[in-house]
Amino acid sequence: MQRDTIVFNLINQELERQQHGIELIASENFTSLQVMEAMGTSLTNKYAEGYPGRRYYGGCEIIDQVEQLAIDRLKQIFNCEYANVQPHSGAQANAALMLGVLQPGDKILGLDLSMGGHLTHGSPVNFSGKLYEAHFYTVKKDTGLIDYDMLEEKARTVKPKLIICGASAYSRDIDYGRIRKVADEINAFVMCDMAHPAGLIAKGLLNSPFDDCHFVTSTTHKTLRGPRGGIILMKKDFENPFGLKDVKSKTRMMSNILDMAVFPGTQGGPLEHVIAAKAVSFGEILTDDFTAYAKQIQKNAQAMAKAFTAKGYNIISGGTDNHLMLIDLRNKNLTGKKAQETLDKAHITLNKNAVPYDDKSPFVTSGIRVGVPAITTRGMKEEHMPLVVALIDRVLMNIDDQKTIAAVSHEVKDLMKQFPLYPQLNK
Ligand code: DSN
Repeated sequence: MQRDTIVFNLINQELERQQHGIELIASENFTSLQVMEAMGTSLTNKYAEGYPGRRYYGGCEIIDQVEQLAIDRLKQIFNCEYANVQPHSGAQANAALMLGVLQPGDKILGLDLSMGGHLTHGSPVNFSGKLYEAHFYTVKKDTGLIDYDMLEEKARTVKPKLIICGASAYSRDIDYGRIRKVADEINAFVMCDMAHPAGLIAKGLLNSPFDDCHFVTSTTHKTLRGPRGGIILMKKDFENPFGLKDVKSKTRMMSNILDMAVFPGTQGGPLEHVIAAKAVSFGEILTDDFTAYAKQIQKNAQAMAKAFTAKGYNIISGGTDNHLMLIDLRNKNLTGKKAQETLDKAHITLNKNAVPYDDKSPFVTSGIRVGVPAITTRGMKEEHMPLVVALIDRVLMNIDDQKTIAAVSHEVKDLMKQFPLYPQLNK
């Protein structure tokens, strides 16, 4: 077969884009080469519907070992009784979790998307807002912190069956204990979607959701630095206290309900090449090197927040506990859209983001979200953060000056040569 040069040329261009730029999208990261290598293997050819030891296809004896290894390593990382490594993404993990735990029409309570929440936490344009009756809590206008009083009040009046915590654009730690307390009052389940800070939680650098939340979901490609994918975890398995009319008694344990909600509930054949890559990345997370990496993320985020603040940028909540920050650009007379598009031209990649109580549409926004996991993987340390902020500031303060943007883009490329990414892959 002829090599598809069209596609491989594009893949090479994307590699170069990643190598040249300063990557600040808070949800992105760079996997190790061995994680990528595992994905491009013969495992992509195998159907393995079911779970290790109970598959619907023959020839799964090797695949079973791969998937079991991923499960065991993941359980070890988070000290959990249950792990499902099959969800294709974080959204799929959340869809399966809700299918397992809820009935259509049940009430859910999550952080409003416009306040830093996530589409799958009840947005009306998502399955979670279409299938379930979604209610929301917000952050406080003056502090940018989760309004726990409001969360409690809503929980008591709405009586949701599931309270969702976790966020996509929230820079502070979460009080899971407080959420569990009100959930217990109203007999609700609590799930945490820890997709963003999971790598920091894995190393004990942030509060752990595992004691207080019945269920924890995550992606694997953000701070966990694995392949794109999702996972579902439970610290302790338990019998579904609400009972389910349509399942046999032996499936009343939550572990069985969740397994069935992933397959056959929401997915078909698992992506075993990705599960192999998950296993490799979970092995990496168990090392001391990853502990050092997670600590460096936190140091870099704090150094970056300090540098932005020193230049007069308004960080929502005044700083960060985790790997990201949300910046309100209104005092700089800029929109998120204009900032993102102009920074792109200088090879600095981040995303526009609504800020709490934003007066602009989600396509324009008043803010940007900035995260450090990817540049930390490239080897940047606290001392490099003021330099990154200075480059961003030069672009934003000269937003229509093409000369400055071109000059910064050259400086960005030169800077990133000092932090090589996948040099082995260059042809
Ligand atoms: N798209 C992810 C993020 O950027 O946070 C969430 O799914």
